Amino acid sequence: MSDNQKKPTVKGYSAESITVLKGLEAVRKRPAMYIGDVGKRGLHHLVYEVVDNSIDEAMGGYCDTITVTIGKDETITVEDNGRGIPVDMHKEEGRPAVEVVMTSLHAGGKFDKDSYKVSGGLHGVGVSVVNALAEWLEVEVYRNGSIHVIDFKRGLLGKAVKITGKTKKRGTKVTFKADDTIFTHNVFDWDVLEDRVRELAFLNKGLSITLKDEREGEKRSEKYLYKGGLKQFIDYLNENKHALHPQVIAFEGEKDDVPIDVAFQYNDSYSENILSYVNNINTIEGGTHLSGLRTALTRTLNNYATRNNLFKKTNTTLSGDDVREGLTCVLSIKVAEPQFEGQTKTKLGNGDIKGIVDSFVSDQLNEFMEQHPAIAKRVIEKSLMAAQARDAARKARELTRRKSALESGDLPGKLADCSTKDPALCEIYLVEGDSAGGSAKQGRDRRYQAILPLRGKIINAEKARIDKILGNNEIRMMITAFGTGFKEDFELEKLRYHKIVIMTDADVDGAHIRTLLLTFLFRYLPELIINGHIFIAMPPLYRVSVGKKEKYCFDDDERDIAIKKLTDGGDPSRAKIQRYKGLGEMNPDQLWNTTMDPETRTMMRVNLDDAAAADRIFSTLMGDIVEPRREFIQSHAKYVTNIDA
Ligand code: 0RA
Repeated sequence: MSDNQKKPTVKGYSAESITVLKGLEAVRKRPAMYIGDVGKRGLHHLVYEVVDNSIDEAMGGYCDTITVTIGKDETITVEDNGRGIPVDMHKEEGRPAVEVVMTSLHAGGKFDKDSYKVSGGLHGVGVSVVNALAEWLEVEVYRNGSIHVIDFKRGLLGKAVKITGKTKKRGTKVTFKADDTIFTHNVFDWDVLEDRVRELAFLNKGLSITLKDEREGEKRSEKYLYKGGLKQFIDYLNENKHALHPQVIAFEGEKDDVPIDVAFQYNDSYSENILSYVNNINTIEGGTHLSGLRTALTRTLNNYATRNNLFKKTNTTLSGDDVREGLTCVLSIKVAEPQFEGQTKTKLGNGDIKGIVDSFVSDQLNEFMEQHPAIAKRVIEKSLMAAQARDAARKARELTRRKSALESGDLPGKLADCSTKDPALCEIYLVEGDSAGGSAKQGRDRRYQAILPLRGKIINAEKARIDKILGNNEIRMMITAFGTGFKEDFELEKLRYHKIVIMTDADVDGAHIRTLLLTFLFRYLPELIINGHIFIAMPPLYRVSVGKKEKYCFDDDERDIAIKKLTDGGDPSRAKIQRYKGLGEMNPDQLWNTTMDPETRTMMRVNLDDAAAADRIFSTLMGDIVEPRREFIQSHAKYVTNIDA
């Protein structure tokens, strides 16, 4: 970030516009407060923010087509066929409404009180934030037969709104270029935008969203339009799974003025995949709507099974985990004034919603089961099997507790713990293999870095039930070391290390172990990911040295640049190149310098930005249908080179 752009002068502005300037200046000063960060994530957030405005227009029923274009030179254009942002004079502000909308923080809501405003997480900060963070931004409004154009530079008015021609179109087109002096990453990623666009198209049935890329060598155009809405979303999520019943079950309606849309289907896997949305925002931390859905599901299935004598033993009850095993479900509701809470502001807090969703889903599900007894029976049978496994798991868990209590001070024997006890300062490295574990133990700063070497095979959490998973030694060690417990016993406050770092070799086996670890964490301890506690260490692939000068490099490009630099463009053969096949090849000092020293290391934080994509990736990579896995690996070949499928 830099401050080298000209600061606006206050002279000559009205009182209102001074507050506006102050507002947008605040955004430029602390962009991360408004969009999370100024890297890749924040950059893409700008696009979501603009698209959200068009989606609002679509949710109001005024627009059915949106086009998002990545232009040459990394510009973004979002066009919709809605009513068009009003261009007439804004009474209180004495400026055209479109200008007010683009320059006032949170101006959107002033106009349309009835629509479901997005305001969760980073959403809903307003299009003016995009304007403030754009090198330039231009709006074209098609309204009343005319084309109205206005533009801005870094949030400040450029050319005032004027009519430039006639049109039969209706709608709004916003084009902007993100400010290079603010963003550290300025290249848009088709796949990232595609995931969000596809998700929005599933959530808003019948809405057509086209994503276009006009960059040189990247030209393509894809239209997302799902007449089946959430039903098609479930088909998509379950594509690589074996469904237990062919048809997706879906209910859509309104209860106490809350529009509710839910669809689900069981598959023969052991994992639960429920995605919940409020006003099109993925509520990854859940909330009252999700609680209502879960309560309804558990109670309705238990009542049905009891009523129809499907329990062999009279005192059987199915737990929530039992009825959700193998469930893929999407819940999408609209709330007029959502309260978002939690670490990432993606947890719905409105108390009344729980009962509303519970009652709606109970009624609909009851009716469905009465009409489809064969499907109901299969689901109950699947849940009963899960209940049996849960019994076995409880025994395994009790065993874990007793066993760890016997060992020295609760902790696994192989753990080399750190001396500091404040979890906020502590890190634990999960290290593959004993030799790397040995180097890490010697190289670490033992005050706050703990090492847990993992040797045995880590079980594939995608293919095993909880009882098997808990029987796995490496997994038990991790859970004990983390201190949080898991599932219903999970307590984030008990986490013993705020950074959990996965450190594996930069080869095929390392990638495999990393995926196994992430699969386990994603399925059984997602809270650790959501709260930002999971990291991936980035050990270098090469050490390039000439005499005493050395440089560690993370890929081939970096290596080639380093060779040129260190040899001053002279004879490249003077450079000594060491390729690290495994962490174990590095001595403890090297491992510390390159990978573990907080001052110099590079680490990636794992996030759950896109839960739908994550679920598909894990079930594709780790599930048991082979063909999609091969396709996935081929289509993502540039990210997973050398993986032998
Ligand atoms: C306020 C009022 C009206 C439309 C909009 C905002 C609007 C904003 C955006 C942003 C992107 N696309 C948009 N489309 C519409 C409606 C005013 C009226 O005609 O009654």
